[in-house]
Amino acid sequence: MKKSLLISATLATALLPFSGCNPPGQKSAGETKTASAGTPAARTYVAPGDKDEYYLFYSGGHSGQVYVAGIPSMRHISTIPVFAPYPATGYGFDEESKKMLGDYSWGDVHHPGLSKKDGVYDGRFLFVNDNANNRVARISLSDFKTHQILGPIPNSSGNHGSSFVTDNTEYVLVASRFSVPLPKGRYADPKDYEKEFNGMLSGIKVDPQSGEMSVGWQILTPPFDWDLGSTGKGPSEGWAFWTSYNTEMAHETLEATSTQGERDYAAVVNWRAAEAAVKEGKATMLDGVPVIDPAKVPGVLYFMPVPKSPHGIDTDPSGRWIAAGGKLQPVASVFDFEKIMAAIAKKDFESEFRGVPVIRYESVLEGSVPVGLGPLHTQFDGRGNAYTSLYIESVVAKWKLPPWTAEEKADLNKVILDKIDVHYNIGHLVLGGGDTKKPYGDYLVAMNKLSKGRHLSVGPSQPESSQLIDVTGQKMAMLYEAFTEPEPHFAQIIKADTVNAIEVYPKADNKHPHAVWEAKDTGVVRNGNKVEVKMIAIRSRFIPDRIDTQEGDELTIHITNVEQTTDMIHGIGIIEQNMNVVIDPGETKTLKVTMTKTGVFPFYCTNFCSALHQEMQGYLTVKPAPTAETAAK
Ligand code: CUK
Ligand code: CUA
Repeated sequence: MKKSLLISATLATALLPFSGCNPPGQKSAGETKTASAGTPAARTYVAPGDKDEYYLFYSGGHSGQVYVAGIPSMRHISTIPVFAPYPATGYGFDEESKKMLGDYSWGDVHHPGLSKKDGVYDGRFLFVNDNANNRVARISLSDFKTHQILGPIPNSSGNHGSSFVTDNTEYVLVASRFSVPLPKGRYADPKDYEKEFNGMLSGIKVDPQSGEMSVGWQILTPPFDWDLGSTGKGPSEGWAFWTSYNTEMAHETLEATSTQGERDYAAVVNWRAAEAAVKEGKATMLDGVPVIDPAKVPGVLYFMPVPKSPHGIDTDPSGRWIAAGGKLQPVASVFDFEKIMAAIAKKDFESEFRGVPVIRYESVLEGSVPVGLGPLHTQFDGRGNAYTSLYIESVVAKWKLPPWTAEEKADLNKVILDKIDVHYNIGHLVLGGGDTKKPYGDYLVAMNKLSKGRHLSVGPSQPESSQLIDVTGQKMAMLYEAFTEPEPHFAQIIKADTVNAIEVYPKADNKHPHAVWEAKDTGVVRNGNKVEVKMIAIRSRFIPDRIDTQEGDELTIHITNVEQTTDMIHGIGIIEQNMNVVIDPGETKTLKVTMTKTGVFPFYCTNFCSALHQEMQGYLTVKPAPTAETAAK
């Protein structure tokens, strides 16, 4: 790889918010309200009682959660807790969700990925990554709840480059952002980074029926910091792509050292070949996972040069064009998958790195589209257009995908069709179905990193802004601006009628071993110092509503909400016991508390469920443990 010290300090500085060519001061506050005033409001208006056309699932970054909004209203509808406790739904308090969270109370969600069938969303699951603690979670779109958290994934550190779902949800593909000495737990000095550290690409297998995830296989890589990826589709189905921003293999002052190369690499992965290689016994077990060494198993991994500290790499709906955003170069590099296949077939390689062939850049590059400053991510409308987020410019650029005319090829400025200002410093953007074979092609949401001054002041910690843009016309039109908690990255948009959410848990489906449905089956059973309660919650009482324990007892409550009526939710909050569980209609949850304090602890329903909700309460009593003296009496 060529190294150049000429990496412009100005470009690097320009990556800092607001130092680019479009300082926010130059955009008057009213600018986006011009053109068709009134029209955008009508287009996003969803009258009271009416419903939105699409769901927007956006990642909550280091809040660890996923937020659900409607499009076009952009109204926040619900929060799905994933990697952090969320008292509003009692998540992280009951035994089942506590077990899923394990030892962690936070995560960093960047990229939600919807499950697919034949390359389009099937409305079953939403997978999300945890960049912080190397996990992947599965949310069911039947009840909008987290059902599985897998991880920490062995041999992989910093699960950023996920969750990329293959065309028939065979896998959720995952890449390590950070390289570490392997197996995990081994010490090596970061000074020996190149020799001792490794990255990893992983295939998380998804059970076709249950959606249950397991680690399928892994591919060992040099210590490149893998960034973002996408899965192939159509002709490129069976392949996946990830960018690296540190093929320089810098381990300190990355801002300067990892940006030296004119080009970094993208990983071009044949995941079907990886799957086959593991079946053929060509992998070595490491920490319980079959790991493929690509130097020993040719055909699984290739490197493809990509200019210049790339970030996003996105495959278009046809599966032929792959667009990469080079943060430090004002172009989107477009690669032709057909040419990639031809280069691999002809062994048209420019070099190799640690036994992995490096595809000849000139043979596979279709063109460098001069989109503007700080290109990050690209989405598609299914009509041959691409939309690239420009972080430095605070702009979304619309451009035409190949095939290009000779005239366009001679001057790729001609394929830039439109630009629209966003506020400010856009990260990801999402188009409905934009990563599928069939994008919806109407709405785009720009997820901006900064909202500086565009909302009522809430002090120094400001929300992020997301802006809804209409992309049905030649020109993009700004429709609406919403604010979110820090910090959304990617999102998914799905047609509301593709999702089939249940309204209650049917009694017949409740498999909890301690569920009870009638008062006569409830009760308190003591076994030594273990007190077990089977309880029901029904408008407007708990049965039983008195639980007697003794200091040191371990109290377990299995509580069933026996309602089968939509929206009839009960909760149980126990005063000064740090316990709060919410139970949906037809659901049973288990909670455990050890009685460390003596006294009387009222408990009450936390969800306003009826006119007599306030009366829905009871008492937990805790007597002092018998001392030698009291026991003798
Ligand atoms: S990253 Cu956040 S703006 Cu984690 Cu997908 Cu590009
Ligand atoms: Cu049950 Cu309030």
